Amino acid sequence: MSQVVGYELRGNIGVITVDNPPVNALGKDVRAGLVAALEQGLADDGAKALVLVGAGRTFIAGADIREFGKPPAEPSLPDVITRYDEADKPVVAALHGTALGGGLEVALGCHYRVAVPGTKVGLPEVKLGLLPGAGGTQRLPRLVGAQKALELIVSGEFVAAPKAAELGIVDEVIEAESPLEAGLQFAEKVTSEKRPLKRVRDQEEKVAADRGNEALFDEFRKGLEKKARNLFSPFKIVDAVKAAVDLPFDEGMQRERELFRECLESPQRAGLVHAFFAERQIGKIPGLAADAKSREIKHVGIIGAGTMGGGIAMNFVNVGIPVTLLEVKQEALDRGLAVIRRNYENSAKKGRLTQAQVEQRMELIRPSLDYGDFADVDLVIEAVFENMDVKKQIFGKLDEVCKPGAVLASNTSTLSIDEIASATKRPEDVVGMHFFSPANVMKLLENVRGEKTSDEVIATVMSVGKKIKKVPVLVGNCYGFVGNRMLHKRGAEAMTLVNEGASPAEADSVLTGLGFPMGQFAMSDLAGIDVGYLIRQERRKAGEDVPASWMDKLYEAGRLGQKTQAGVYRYEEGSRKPIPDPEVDKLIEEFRKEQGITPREISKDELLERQMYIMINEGAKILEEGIAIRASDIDVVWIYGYGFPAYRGGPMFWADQVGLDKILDRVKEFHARFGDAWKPAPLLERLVREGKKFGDL
Ligand code: 3H9
Repeated sequence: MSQVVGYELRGNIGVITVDNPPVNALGKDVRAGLVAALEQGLADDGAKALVLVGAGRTFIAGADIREFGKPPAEPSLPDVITRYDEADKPVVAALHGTALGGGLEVALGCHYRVAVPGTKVGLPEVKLGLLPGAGGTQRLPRLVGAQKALELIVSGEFVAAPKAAELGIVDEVIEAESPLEAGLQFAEKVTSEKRPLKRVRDQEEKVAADRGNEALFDEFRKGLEKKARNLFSPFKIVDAVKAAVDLPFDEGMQRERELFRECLESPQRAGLVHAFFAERQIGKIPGLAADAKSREIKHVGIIGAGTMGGGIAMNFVNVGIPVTLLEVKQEALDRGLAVIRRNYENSAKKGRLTQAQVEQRMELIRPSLDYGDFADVDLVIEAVFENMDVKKQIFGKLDEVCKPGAVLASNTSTLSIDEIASATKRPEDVVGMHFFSPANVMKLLENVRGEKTSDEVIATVMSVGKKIKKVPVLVGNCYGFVGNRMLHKRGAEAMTLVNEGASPAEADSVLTGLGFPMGQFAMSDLAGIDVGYLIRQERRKAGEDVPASWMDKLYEAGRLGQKTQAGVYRYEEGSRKPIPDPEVDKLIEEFRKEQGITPREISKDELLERQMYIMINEGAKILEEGIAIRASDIDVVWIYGYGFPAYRGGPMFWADQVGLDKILDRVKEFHARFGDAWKPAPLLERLVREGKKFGDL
């Protein structure tokens, strides 16, 4: 008997149990076990009906994602499901936890589906660059119609049990002690009432109603052109659902299979599967003491009610954790609170919150002008402007007022956590929590480990990050940490490319071509031209060799970016669309003349290589210095913090696909041409020498 799928008789019902922790994924042993257990149940004269159930925390979360890209192993999932579909005894799938992807497809191949409250179902294959390849695109439209099926499969949305029952995806939601109990109850009913076998494949009514409705599919495709232009699988999903409507079931299944294979072989599938596992790696921190327990965070203090502090506060109150928000002046506090309220009111207008919820959240924010109010907070996050002296003063104060064991965090994006910690007598409690703007929206959280930060504090900020629904990545302490350190390299290179002859729009277009939502210069306009200018000025003051730049002239001309409707680009009233501006071309030309630069044409390849490879080279240095734990952590930082297209897997995964040898050759060439900024990372050289990739580390 299979280790992962069991069979037993309960009264007159045969029970098939999938037991493959953690999520009962449908690996080859489970698939074989499902067939064997079904055969046993069908041959068992004592069993009048069969119940299929998952052991542990969930029904079945889908195909085993680790098998994609490997040679297929028999039996295939569609074949397994056909066996269930064709069974001559009623089979009831009893769902709990999640029934996702192949898991829901198995359930759709059973004759009945029941769920306990709290269950979620969905076909999230699209998030992995796939489409449901075991009948999901053929059976779901037969239950919910083509339009709803398209919406659900293209979004990959999870549907809660009551809604699933309303849509007809499950037959009944049953309040029972366990999913098994729910399944047994329903199976008893089916047998005692002698209900006929109800096969989804035979339910023609909904698809017949959509037959010939070309407009439905054309409209849906048009919507995708806007929302998912660069993606491969959403368009294939439309083809597959259309096949469900146009073709007899078996031919539709055939078509789904072909389309599934196309997706399986696409580079986007490889990138998205990498991103899926990369995200699940971030919580694994080598060397962290096994007994490092996360401290309980029941009350948070935040210093600074500006854009950043306010956004950070919202994350906590959104999950019900009260925040004391501290400012130095009443006006600043009032302004900050008004912005938070406006954000919530906007969500209410869009129907995402009720007015009562807005009030509840506002009540969780306690405004304060007095550090004394931090006496019993469990975590403080300082979010004031980037000035070391100010931050040190604040941390000195926190050291005096906060209770022992409080976690003291700074939201600095560039400054040294160790130096900040030195202002306290408890550096082991000091850590960085670097949020990305807008902090209530962006998912990335770089948690910065100082030299003395304790394991317990690290465990705490990683777990609290998850609790507030961020993607927390642990990074080491250095200028700019992981994300901004790489970004600044790219920014400087982009500026140089324009010095040499490219237009800002040309430099940006290669990045949007790669799938970034915006290029370097559109991003500078969003962040504010003053931000980069002030950083360059600070570095000049500190004696660093930061060459003059045409971007300094933008600042001097008062072109501060989107906020003044003019920066590198110009912006029309109320629009965020960057429009190239001849004024800026003139300013760049002047700058080149002043510097004695004769502009040259720069190829698209060079524009892309210089902006991307400089980041990859820096990423390699970051890895070698241990600032990032693993290459895939850098990928997660870029996907969630800077909009790197997840379907390319992140910059380091992308580099592996391009070929590290090719990248190193160019890095060396640029080093010879442009000097030290391009010094090859020793790790990159070593990997090429050893014929390895970042993914092999
Ligand atoms: C599919 O079904 C294709 C078919 O249509 C056609 C086939 C022909 N496989 O996320 P968590 C692991 S495509 C293997 O931290 P949570 C995960 O790596 C699939 N492993 O927990 C982690 O391992 P570790 C369609 C999987 O509670 C552990 O389980 N299905 C799979 O936050 C816990 O995961 C999906 O896309 C898997 N399918 O969330 C569902 N799923 O501990 C993908 C999880 O070693 N999964 N693992 O790091 C999810 O969305 C979430 O994992 C889930 C649980 C909601 C289930």
